[in-house]
Amino acid sequence: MRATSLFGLAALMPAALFGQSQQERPNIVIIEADDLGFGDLSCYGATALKTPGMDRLAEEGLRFTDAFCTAATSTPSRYSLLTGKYPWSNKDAKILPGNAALIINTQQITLPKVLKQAGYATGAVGKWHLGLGDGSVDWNDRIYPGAREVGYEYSFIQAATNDRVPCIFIENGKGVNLDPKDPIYVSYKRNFPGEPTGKDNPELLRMHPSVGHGGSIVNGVPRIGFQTGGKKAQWKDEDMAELFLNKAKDFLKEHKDEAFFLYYGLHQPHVPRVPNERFAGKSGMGPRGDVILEADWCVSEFLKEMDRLGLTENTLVILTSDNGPVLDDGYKDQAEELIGSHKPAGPYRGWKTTRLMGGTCIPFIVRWPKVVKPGVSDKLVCQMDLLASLAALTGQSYSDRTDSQNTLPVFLGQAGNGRQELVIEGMFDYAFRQGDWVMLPPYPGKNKEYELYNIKEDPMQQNNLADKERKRLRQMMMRFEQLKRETQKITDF
Ligand SMILES: [Ca+2]
Repeated sequence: MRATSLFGLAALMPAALFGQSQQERPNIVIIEADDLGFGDLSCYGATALKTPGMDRLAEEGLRFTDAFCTAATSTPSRYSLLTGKYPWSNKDAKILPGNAALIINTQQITLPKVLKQAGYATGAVGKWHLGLGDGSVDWNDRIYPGAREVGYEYSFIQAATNDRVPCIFIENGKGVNLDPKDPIYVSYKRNFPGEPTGKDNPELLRMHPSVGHGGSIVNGVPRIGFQTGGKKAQWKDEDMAELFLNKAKDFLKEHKDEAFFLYYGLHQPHVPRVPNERFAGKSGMGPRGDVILEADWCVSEFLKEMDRLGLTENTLVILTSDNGPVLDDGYKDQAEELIGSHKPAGPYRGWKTTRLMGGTCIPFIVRWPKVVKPGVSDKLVCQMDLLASLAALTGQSYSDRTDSQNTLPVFLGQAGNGRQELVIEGMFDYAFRQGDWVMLPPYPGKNKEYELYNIKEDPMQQNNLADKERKRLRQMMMRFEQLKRETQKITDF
């Protein structure tokens, strides 16, 4: 009798079976900013911007100085974080329009599915940009497959980015505040009759495009793509930060008495940069700096809510960004003119979209007061490895083949050396990192020959050592080709 009940108990608590005891199993929160650079946080060396909210995590946690996403743009980067796979294994893992189909196979293992399997309540708030539906979504009806089908039991998201239609929020697969008498329609091919656009109606704009963004005008800001109807549901950019924050806080409140996993996707500092009036003009660096201060405030308020709910001690919080920074990203918002001495990519060369270090070396902080000692780690880590690592932490296994490595001891600051190698995806090219070395294979119109940099000695990637290090180069070329086969590369660049 006793044996039977023990067996039943173990079946209900797989974490107890596989190592970590129930008490050691933390709640998990990933706060992922959008286009926030390695050098944008004061805890990473910024002096022109002060980010006390994010700095608090660094003071109380482990700050990584050699952490990477897999790609220099949102969609492929987020794809890896969620699925533990290199984005080059999915030809659709490229910057998506707002009406793109979900690019994650709903049968595939994902980070939220792993944690759901471990008994966690799972939720996603904020930026999404992984596609929704099957490619022909009626935005007025239930939108699926989406967040729920990849493992988030609760979701309050934007379909893509703040500069792409549809400019509405979607909660649990339903458009928020949609009036059935005023249905919303979305197109990325043509405008709807009678609707003004950024291209044709500049007199209606309060923020002007520098490139692209000639589509529908929502809240005085021109977007990519066209929408009509759904007026009551249209978002107000100024209120977005607080709305996402409140939804994230509500999730904490609702699930404080059980194990939970929350993905909190900050929409800043992606364009259009429209801060709440409390932050407008506060950075002295224009809207880009202002929305970073706003994002930092969101982090600060979120952490205070965790304090208030008694969740701080046993919650593993990860703060990171989906790719490197960018200044002019399609709107005239003075990001370049007002940057001054601030270096958004820190010591690195390259930006969002590039395969250089600045495109994918991102801020990454782990705080779990109960287990992780505060400090700094220079180990090479990657967001893609969170899937296998958090599966290990929660005693889960899965049968899908992924590229995710279990580097849990490194994430927790305990032991190990982190990753030995990593493929880095630019917008249409790749780089290959091995130890302190980065190889840039040739691409038409970019570089004719292989380039090789020692990024420890040469973070700006200016001193090409390909000729001097021929043996190393050959070995890396061969390993890179091998990795393409091993990890099922199917992209055609
Ligand atoms: Ca991004």
